[in-house]
Amino acid sequence: MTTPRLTHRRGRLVAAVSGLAVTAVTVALALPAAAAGSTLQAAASESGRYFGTAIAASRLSDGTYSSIANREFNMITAENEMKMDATEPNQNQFSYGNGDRIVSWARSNGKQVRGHALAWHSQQPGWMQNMSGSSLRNAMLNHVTQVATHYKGQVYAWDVVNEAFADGSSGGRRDSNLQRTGNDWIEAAFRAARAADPGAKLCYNDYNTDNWSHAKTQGVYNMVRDFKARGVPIDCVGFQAHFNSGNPVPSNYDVTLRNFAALGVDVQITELDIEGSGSSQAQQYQGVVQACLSVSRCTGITVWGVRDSDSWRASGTPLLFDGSGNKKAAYTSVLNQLNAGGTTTPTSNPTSNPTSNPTPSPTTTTPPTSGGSCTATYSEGQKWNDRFNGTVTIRANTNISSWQSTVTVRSPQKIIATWNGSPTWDSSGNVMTMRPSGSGALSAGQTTSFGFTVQHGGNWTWPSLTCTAS
Ligand code: G2I
Repeated sequence: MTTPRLTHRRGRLVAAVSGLAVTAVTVALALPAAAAGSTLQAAASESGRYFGTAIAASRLSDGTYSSIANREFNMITAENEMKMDATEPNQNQFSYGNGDRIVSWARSNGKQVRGHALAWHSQQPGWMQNMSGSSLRNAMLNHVTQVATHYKGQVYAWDVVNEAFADGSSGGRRDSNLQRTGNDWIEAAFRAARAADPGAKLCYNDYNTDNWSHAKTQGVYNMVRDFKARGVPIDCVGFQAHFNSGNPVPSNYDVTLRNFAALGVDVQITELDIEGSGSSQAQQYQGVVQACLSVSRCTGITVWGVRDSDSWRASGTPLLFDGSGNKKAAYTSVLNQLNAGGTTTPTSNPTSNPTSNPTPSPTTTTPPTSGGSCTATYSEGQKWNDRFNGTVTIRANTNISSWQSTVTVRSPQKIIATWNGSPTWDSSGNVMTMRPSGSGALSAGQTTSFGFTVQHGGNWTWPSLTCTAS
C-alpha cells in the first residue's frame, strides 16, 4: 500500500539532490544513508525539536544576518519588539509594527514564533511604571489580553510572565509594582492569556533557574507545581540559560529539566548564550544540548541572537556565529550533539500514547492536473506524549517538473517543525503547503519525501494530504 518509507536522513539526501536533475536522483538513491542534519533546525527536527533564535527587526535588512537566521533556525523570538514598552507605548494605544514585521518574516519563511513577553517588571512603558493597585492590575491584564489577541493563532508559545522570582537565597517572588498588586498576579496573567489565545502554549520564563539546588529554581518549581495542582493554565517553563564563567552550565541541568517536565509541563531553553570562546565554550553548549535531548518534554532550544555582534552582551562573544557570520566551534559542537541525540531519541510516555491507531484520514490523493500527476502518502513516525512525527512520500505518476503538497492538521494540532522542504502556512496555521527545496523534478515512478512534527494537543488524527504536480 505505501511506498517503502524513507528515513529522514535518506529522504533529505534524495530531496537535496533531486533539485539538481532527474538523472541525479537515481545516483543519489544508490548512496548510503549517511548524511546527518546539516543545519541546526534540520538536526533538531530529527528528534522532533525546534532550534530557534532571537531576532531584532532592525537587523532583518542585513543580508548576512537574515540568511543565517533563515538557514539555521525554525523558531523565532522577537528580542524586544513584543515587550510591554514596544507594544503599548501609551496606555491603550497598541503598536505592533515591529512585532508584526518579525512574525511575518518568520511565517513567510515557514518558521514558528515564540512570543516574548506579556508581563514583566522590566521594560514597562513609562505610563505603567508608576501605576499600582487595581489600576495596574487591570492595565496589565488588558495588555495581556490585547497583545495575545492580536497575535492569536500565530504564536507557538508565549512567555506570559517573565522573571518574577528573586535572585539569591529567598526562593520567593521579586519585589515589583506587579507583585505588589497581589501574589495572584501571575496566575491572573496566565488565565487572561489562555482566554485570549487558547491555542498558544503558555510559559513561565526566568533566568538563574538552571541549577536544581538553587533556591530560585525551587521557588519556581513550587509555583508550577501549585499551578498544576490548582488548574492554573500553564503549559511550559522557559529556562533563559544566560551563562558565563560566574554562572556556568550546572552539571545537574538535566535533573532540573526532568523534574520540571515531570510536573506535566514542557520545558524549553529560551535565551541561550554562553560567554567565552573556543573549546570550553563549545563544551558548555554541548552540555546544554545534551541535557535538553535527555528529557522528552524538552521541546526546543533558542539562542539569544545570531552573531556575537548581535548579542546584548557582544563583548562576551556568547553566540554560535562570529561577527562575520562564520560558524564557531560552539556551532559545530551543538550541531554534532543534535545529530547524535537524533539517534538516541527521547523516551515517550507510554501512558499518554494512543491506545489504538487513530482513524486514518484519506492518506493519498491524486488530483488530475494538466502538468502531470503525483500521489502523497502519509506514514507515521515517532510518537511522544505531546507530539508525533510524520513523513509524506511524494510519488510522481508521470514525469513532473515540480510538485506541491498540502498537509492539513486539525485543531488543536499544530505543525511545529519540518524538514526536507520549503513550507508556507495559511492564515489559520492548519494548512501547510510544502514545496521542494530544489526544482522538484521527478520522472514517473520516482519518489521523494518530507517530514514534520505535529504538536497534537490530544488529537492523534492523521493529517490529510493533497499532491499537485506541474
Ligand atoms: O537581558 C537579556 C535578556 C534577559 N531575559 C529577558 C530578555 O528580554 C532580555 O533581553 C534583552 C535584550 O537582548 C536587549 O536588547 O533585554 C534588554 C532589555 O531588558 C534589551 O536591551 C535593550 C536596551 O535596554 C535598550 O536600551 C535598547 O534600545 O535593547 C534595546 C534595543 O537594542
